[in-house]
Amino acid sequence: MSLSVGIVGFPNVGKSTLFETLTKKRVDCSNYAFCTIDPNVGVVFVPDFRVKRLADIFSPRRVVYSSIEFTDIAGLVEGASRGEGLGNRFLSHVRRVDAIVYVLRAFEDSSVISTRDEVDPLRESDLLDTELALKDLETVEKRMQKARKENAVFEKSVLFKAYKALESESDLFKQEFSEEEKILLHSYGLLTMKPKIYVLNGSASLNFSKTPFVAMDIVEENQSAGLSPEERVSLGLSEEVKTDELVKKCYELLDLITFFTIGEDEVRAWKTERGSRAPRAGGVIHSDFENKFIKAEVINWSDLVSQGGLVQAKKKGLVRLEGKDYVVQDGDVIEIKHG
Ligand SMILES: Nc1nc2c(ncn2[C@@H]2O[C@H](COP(=O)(O)OP(=O)(O)OP(=O)(O)O)[C@@H](O)[C@H]2O)c(=O)[nH]1
Ligand SMILES: [Mg+2]
Repeated sequence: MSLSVGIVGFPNVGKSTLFETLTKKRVDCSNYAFCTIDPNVGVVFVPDFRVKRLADIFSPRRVVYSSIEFTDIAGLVEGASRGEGLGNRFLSHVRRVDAIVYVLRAFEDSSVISTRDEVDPLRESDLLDTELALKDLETVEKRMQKARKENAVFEKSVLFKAYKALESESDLFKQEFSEEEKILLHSYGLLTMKPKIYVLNGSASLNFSKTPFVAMDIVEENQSAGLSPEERVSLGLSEEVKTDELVKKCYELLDLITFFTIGEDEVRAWKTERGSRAPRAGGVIHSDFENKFIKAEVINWSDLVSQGGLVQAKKKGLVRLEGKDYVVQDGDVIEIKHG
């Protein structure tokens, strides 16, 4: 299961610098608009202190963290939905991601070229919303024509609802849709259906009313990569690395939970959608574990750590046997029994 977050924003606002800081990959972050054209893709491990606590008990040969993918996308400008700038190319890249990070300029630095007249992250965010909504309107109109021809009744009614919402300049994400309607709308790859998080790039303390967001100085975070929490604090930075905070919030945004598998060979964190039942979680590990699922042995990670091992935990009766209807909880340590 690969889930990806797209980094979106105006040109030269720090998207590639953020991507570089997240993925530790080197990418071109030159000071000019449209420096990035083809998207950069990288895997980012999700920080999780529980993994280390479990690894301390099992001393495994390998420790694997859960991960999500980030895509650094070309900058967009007003009119992108009509093809301005790198318009359509940019938007087709947004179509492929599961969630969106808006990078908004919140720093004053005249040496860094800007395509906007003023520093106003809220306005920037609204303009980005408008471009995505306009593109969605176009998609919905095309789909409506097709649905009319085919006289697809359900599809027509859902599309009409989406059209009305987009016309009044509202994100589809904020609209009430049934599960069935959502599945249909997602199948069109609509941009405003995707959950969003905002990064305010800079130290300017500005009024920002949208949530969730993370405020950080991306260049500062880039330059302080690898420093210990103590070193960060001594430099006046937050104790927690800001990009770690962002990754964790993206994980929540995607509605993912973490479960663990343990052993001498490997301690590993896995992701699955919130609400997954045990066989589905098994399938994340191996497709056979889903098809041939029999039962799962489950214990909460902190119970396991406080007992100091599986044998002790079993003696205390803390390891439960769960069937195929069990809904996996964040922090579960699981062993799948399969046929
Ligand atoms: N002063 C300052 N400069 C920044 C900050 N963030 C990014 N920059 C500078 O802005 C320039 C562009 O950064 P990039 O990360 O390439 O921006 P981008 O959004 O990927 O740009 P495009 O790919 O052209 O859309 C670089 O010179 C960065 O050093 C910041 O927080 N403060
Ligand atoms: Mg770039």
